[in-house]
Amino acid sequence: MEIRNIAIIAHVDHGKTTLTDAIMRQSGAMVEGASMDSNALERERGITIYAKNASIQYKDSKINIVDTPGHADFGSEVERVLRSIDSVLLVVDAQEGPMPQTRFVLKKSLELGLRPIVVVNKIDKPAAEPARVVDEVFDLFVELGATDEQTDFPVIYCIGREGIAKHNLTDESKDLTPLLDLILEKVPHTEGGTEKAFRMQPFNLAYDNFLGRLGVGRVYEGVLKTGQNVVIKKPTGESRPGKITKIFTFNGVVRSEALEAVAGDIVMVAGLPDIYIGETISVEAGVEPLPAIAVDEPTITLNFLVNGSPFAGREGKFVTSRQIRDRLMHELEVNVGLRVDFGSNEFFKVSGRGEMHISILLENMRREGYEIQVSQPQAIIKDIDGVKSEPFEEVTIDIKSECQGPVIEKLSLRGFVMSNMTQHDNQVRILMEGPTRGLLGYRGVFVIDTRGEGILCSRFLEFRKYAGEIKKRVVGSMVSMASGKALGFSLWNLQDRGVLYISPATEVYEGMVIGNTSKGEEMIVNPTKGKQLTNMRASGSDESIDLTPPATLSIERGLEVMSEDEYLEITPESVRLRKIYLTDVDRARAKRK
Ligand SMILES: Nc1nc2c(ncn2[C@@H]2O[C@H](COP(=O)(O)OP(=O)(O)OP(=O)(O)O)[C@@H](O)[C@H]2O)c(=O)[nH]1
Ligand SMILES: [Mg+2]
Repeated sequence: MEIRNIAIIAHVDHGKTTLTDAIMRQSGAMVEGASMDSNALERERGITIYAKNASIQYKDSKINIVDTPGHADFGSEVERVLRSIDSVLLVVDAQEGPMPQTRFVLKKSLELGLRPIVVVNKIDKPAAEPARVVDEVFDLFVELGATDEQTDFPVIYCIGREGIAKHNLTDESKDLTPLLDLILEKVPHTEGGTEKAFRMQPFNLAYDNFLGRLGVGRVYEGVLKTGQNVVIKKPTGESRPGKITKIFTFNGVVRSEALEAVAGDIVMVAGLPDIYIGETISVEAGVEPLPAIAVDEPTITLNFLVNGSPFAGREGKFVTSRQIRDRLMHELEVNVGLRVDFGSNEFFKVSGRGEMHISILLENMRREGYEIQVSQPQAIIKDIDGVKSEPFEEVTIDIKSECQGPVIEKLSLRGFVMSNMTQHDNQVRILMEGPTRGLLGYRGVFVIDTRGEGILCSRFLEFRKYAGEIKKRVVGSMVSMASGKALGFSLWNLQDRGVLYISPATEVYEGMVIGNTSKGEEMIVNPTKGKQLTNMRASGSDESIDLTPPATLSIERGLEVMSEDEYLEITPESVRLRKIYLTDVDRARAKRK
């Protein structure tokens, strides 16, 4: 049977997973209602977090499909996948057109010599302009230096949500057959190679409770059998022996055990507890290792600590340093972009690819029953060839023209410089570049300044020379001076002074941050104070109080609004912000030091 390997790539939300689901459903590999976004967090957030493999049988072919995440924090994962496939479906929203992550994934595909198939998706949207989008995609190909062959890309129009694909907008179609036929026509099938010496290179890792670490990768050449002894080579040439205990291939959306892995297929192998991305698995010692696969460096870092709050241990099952350490060790088995420094006795220094990358780990941990507290995320600053350097990002902002003033002004203060600006009617698209440090904590400000209507995407560029001091307006915290239950009456008094994170009857402790202050300075308050009772009853006036609903903290929002002298406390039920030093006296003492 012929094998074809494709990845589905796009900007976030352009419809990769919906399209993959439709392909799987129509080929009978997936039941109605199921989705490739199978993880609970993915379903809840409606985004893909992990790249996933699946396959279908179509006519005489096996098509391996990798659905990739679109969020920029997971960009390096997409890059690794691209090394192992034969072509990509570049999905582009028929209204939004190419977006920053479209550019990133297309650039990587073109560099690898792939010939993308362009899928103009969501043509059912009322504001869709497929013709304009095709032109924009063409311009992007040219701008990114595509070869003539690559620029001569096939285009297909889709409504992924309805499972429809067509060659021309006017065609009648009721399923995805035109897309699948196009894949058979345009994607080269993997060429023989079974007679050569076996070589495979993992681009992803997986974990199984019984089998341990698994390597997911493409078999470049040869055949591998279960039970076979192998040689694992690092890209540097260093080698060590191993033994394959199990082989899985992808069959629909499930993995199925196989006796052998053949050239061209994407498989998963067990038995190599220390296998890592980019290593070459072979059966003969003399085989050349495949070129290295780069794993991107982390850009932000923060400390994970044992929960030290007065409410510690109330809600979580796993609270000790030992348990947190084991959990982080386990995470390192599969979370490729993550780094953990276990060197300190007081905290674990965790580094990742962005706030989203870290907050997903924290969200998973709390769901599993962990309690933890973390420090404020910081951009990683390091010395590169004697130059103090920090990560830089490019932001793409789509907003109404009238909002551009405050947005440009605040980002400029945070070290960002405009690189491009285009206007479409009442909408502007602004491109700016600046340090990651300046972007930390900015998203909430952006939402307010654009009244929730703006779109901001960022992507990592590179480490550049340290940008010097930047001016962020720090929000002040409203700190509780007492422990007990918050009362509606006192919250009602406080709500004019800023934004509250808690509602009446929430339990608070001394040093807990219960809201932020609009003036920007710190405020010590007592949310547990009740109304003075008197003998007199005012008629009507104090019967009911009008409370604004609180701005409850999520992990992501917490990480964003917290200050340097605070910890975010995360438990299975609550996300609380607190001062590192809980009492006024301790804070004053710490400040003097
Ligand atoms: N109108 C319309 N909406 C669609 C279509 N396909 C997908 N959507 C919607 O677009 C949104 C995003 O779809 P997803 O398939 O999750 O997008 P994705 O590219 O996988 O997103 P990430 O994996 O997070 O990058 C969902 O709300 C879908 O319902 C379509 O053909 N037409
Ligand atoms: Mg998706």
